[in-house]
Amino acid sequence: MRSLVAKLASGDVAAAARACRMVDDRRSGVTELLAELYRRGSQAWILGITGTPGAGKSSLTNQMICQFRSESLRVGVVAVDPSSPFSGGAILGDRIRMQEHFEDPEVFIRSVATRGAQGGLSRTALDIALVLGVWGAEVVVLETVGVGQDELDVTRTADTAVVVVPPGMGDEVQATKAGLLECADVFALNKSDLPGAAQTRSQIEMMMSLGAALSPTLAGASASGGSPEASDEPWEVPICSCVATTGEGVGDLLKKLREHRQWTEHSSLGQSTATARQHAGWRNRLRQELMHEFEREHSELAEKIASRITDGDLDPEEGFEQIREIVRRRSR
Ligand SMILES: Nc1nc2c(ncn2[C@@H]2O[C@H](COP(=O)(O)OP(=O)(O)OP(=O)(O)O)[C@@H](O)[C@H]2O)c(=O)[nH]1
Ligand SMILES: [Mg+2]
Repeated sequence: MRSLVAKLASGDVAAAARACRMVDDRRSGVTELLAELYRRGSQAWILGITGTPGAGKSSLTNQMICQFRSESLRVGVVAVDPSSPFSGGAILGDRIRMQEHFEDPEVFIRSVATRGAQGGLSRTALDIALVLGVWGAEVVVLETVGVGQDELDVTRTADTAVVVVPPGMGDEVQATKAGLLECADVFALNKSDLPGAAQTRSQIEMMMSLGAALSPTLAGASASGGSPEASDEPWEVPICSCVATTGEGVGDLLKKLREHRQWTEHSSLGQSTATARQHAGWRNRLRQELMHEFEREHSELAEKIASRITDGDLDPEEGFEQIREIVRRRSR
């Protein structure tokens, strides 16, 4: 194990691939591996990129990689999305577009299947981000499609999250996407070359001001965004227009993302926000872990109880109590 981690930390790509496979499959030894990785620690900036299907997440990820590589930064990408061009050729054309990065030894791209992630999606994604951090990635991009609780949970644990919104989200922006909007540290109003961008900007601004009234984490949207100098000001979520296919506006977007990082690292409000996020992330992973254990240990019994409930033999409360009793007995 030590030798694997030592190799990984020296930047060995094969070791990174092996460690990722161990994490993916939850193979024996994974707990020791992770303990060793945590001991070493990762300095990587975890950048979450999320948004509705087809919003331009992969194109934007591609632009980000180009930008980071032009600064000679080592980059990890975790693509949590079965249709992502990064994750195994679902879209062959896009995969060919990404080829330059696949061949770059300073870029490590790993996909996580939405289904069948052994330890839970967010857990696997974050553990792989840790592997890539120890491998030496200075930035790890987590690309997820912003539908489904699991995917949102992944994004919530990123250090900085950008939500990609295309024009014409219209009424869709409403309640169903509220979870997605809440994740945003920065909005990327992508496909700004298409009509309707200005209208979508106003819709996001409106959603943000409504959200701010309901939740202190939504501090409001502005075109200018937060300033790193105003150290104890709340973060104002900026909306950055961009065109991911050409790269237009991506530089400004990245500047805002970096300002957010500065804010979380250097202002006390930013630090406490980041800490709260880490706590929530760990608790979420704990919940997932317990759920998986429950599924492993008790799923047959739960199924039987569910049948008895639908047959009218048992009421749901009694069903819960039976399971609770078993869990209580086990933990004694
Ligand atoms: N006009 C225009 N098209 C764009 C822009 N960004 C992406 N696209 C196109 O939108 C389509 C989807 O882009 P992707 O980057 O694959 O989007 P995605 O969000 O990763 O998609 P999924 O992973 O399938 O959810 C592709 O045909 C892109 O070429 C943009 O800024 N302007
Ligand atoms: Mg994609």
